[in-house]
Amino acid sequence: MKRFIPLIALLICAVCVPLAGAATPVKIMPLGDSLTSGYSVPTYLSGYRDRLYSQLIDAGYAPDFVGTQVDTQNLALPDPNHEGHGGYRIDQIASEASGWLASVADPDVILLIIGTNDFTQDNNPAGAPDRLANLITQISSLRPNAKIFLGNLPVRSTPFSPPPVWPPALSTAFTQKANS
Ligand SMILES: [Ca+2]
Repeated sequence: MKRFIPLIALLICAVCVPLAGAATPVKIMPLGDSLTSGYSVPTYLSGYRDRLYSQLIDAGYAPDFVGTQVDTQNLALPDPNHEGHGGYRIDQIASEASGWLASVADPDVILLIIGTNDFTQDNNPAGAPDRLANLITQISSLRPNAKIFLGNLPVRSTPFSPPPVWPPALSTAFTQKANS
């Protein structure tokens, strides 16, 4: 789980840099699977959200997490809203993203970490980059003004762990999409 540290650092930098000096709350939708919603390990009850929230507060920002879900596992997290769905794959996020986005205030930032379950469930992992590229296109069409930040996937010690080539594979998928 050490990979959470650079991931959070990446997210906080990505969120903060374009928002430096902002005095108003920034609506952030944490979107994804259990890496976002959290799971039953005390350190990760809220996934990455509690650490990101505290780091943003410490840095002087005013994050407002948004989403249809309310965290009931970690009552210490001041802002319980999120859009994390444990066990979800890319296709499941894609099928419900429109409804979720229509149900909450427009996010300024969307943090997307999704795809782990496509690999762990062996759900056509070779097609995962294309599915993710389509999902990002879908979200950007639904909320063209939101900044979308894509997190990398943690490599797992399972037979179907996401490969370390995930980002290049996604780049290839986007390139093919752009050229089609
Ligand atoms: Ca909130």
